[in-house]
Amino acid sequence: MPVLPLLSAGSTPPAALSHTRGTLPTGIVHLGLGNFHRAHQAVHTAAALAAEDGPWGILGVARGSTAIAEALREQDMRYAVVELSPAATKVSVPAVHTGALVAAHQSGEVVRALAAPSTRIVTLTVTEHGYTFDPRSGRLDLAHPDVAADLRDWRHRPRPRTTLGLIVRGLQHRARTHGAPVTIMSCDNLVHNGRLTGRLVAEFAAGLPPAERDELEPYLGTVAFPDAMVDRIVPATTDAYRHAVAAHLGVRDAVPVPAEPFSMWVIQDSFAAGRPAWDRGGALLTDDVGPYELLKLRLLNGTHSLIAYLGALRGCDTIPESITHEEIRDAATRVLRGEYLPTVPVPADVDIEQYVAQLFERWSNSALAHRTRQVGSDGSVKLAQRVPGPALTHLKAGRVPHHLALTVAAYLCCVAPPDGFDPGPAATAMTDPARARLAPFTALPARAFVTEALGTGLLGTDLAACDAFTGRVAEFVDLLVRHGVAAATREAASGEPVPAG
Ligand code: CS2
Repeated sequence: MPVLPLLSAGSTPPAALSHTRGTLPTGIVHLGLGNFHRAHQAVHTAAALAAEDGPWGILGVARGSTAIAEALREQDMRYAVVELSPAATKVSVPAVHTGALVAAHQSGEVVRALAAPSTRIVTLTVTEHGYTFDPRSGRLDLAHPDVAADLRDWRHRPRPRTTLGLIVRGLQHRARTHGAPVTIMSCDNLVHNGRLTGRLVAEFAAGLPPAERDELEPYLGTVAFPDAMVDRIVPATTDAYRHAVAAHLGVRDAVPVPAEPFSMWVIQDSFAAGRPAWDRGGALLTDDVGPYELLKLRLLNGTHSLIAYLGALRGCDTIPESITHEEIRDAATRVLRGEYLPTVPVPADVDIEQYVAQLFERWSNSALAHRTRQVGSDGSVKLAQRVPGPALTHLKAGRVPHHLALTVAAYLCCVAPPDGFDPGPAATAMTDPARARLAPFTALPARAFVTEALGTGLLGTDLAACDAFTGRVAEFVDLLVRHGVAAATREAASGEPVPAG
């Protein structure tokens, strides 16, 4: 077989290019050069540029890994998005990145880019725990070693380790030099992600030496932090996707990104220094992102977590495989319709029946190997965004949300398996910063185990204090360990509503 040319500016088949604008000036600095950003924001930005030209090239910043940045540089910043469904495969090249940096090794350059007057928007996909906040309190985690180190050495070490530190350094330079306005937009799955980011930046800035804090404060007031709801299922890259690029485009791409056909982006239209025509690139620009965000975080992400943990415990490697099991599909339907949906104000333009049907179709996309270990990882930060709000709504109304309790139980069985219980390879492969914190409790009987685990503040203090909920979680832990997924889901489905009292 002939060796295929490497994907580059010269070898990209013109028909695969998402836009035909010439060299783009950099107007956006993006922190978090992972797959999600490259299959979501980059694709919408390319579509926006196809509709309307503008200075909106993206400088991508990876946190620590050099692999993607190096591969992209070798490929003239090009990569392919492989859109997969059982019906079709579509391969396109967004071509919106103008450069790639690695924050861990090039933080000085990152700060310079954040400070450049030509940078008008800074976007973030740094995952839930990249915000270094304490999910229990929602506040900046001053005890986080990197936050503490950044603030302690602020004057002497100009190279921050945290995302917030980098941003604040960049803003400080802007304030001191030109004062040009800028927007910082979170694209992570966090409730009110813009508002949260703005508050965390302010809390970080409040920890600076007083003179620097006072100098920065007025500028900080001019920075926009819009909320944004992002939605696209994007698995990790494997060789299967590299082969798909070779087959479709006749080039070698070391870093293609797989994605489902569906993509949704709802953005609060509040920008300090302009934006790409994202409204012409498939995004919805609105005043109030809140209802879309809750709909997505609860119906999609919340249900996704339950599917991932039950699937992993049942030995499934992928989400589409998990959802083929009747009891998992049934539990997903019940948590979604019975426990998440009643807590969500459905936006007027969303046809909820169609939205729900589409969710099941998306989870069933067998052309996409979205792994249970990927969705199940970092559950301690993810579940805090998904479960406590709706669970407390039900408990306050006197109902025990059995399937939310089952979600928490299945999570605990995966990442803090009770002694002697083997949760299987997918669960064992899940990464989570809370693993070490939960490990000391795994020898306890179910009830004490759950009390101690939730007592760490994992899902906030209100839920931990609710015996009706923690008791139900303990019953499900016991059932999952002794009798397996089918027995636990049967119990959740038939569970007499337990008075929350
Ligand atoms: C998933 C999300 O990993 C997870 O927790 O629920 O990554 C999900 O695939 C995306 O939010 C879809 O937009």
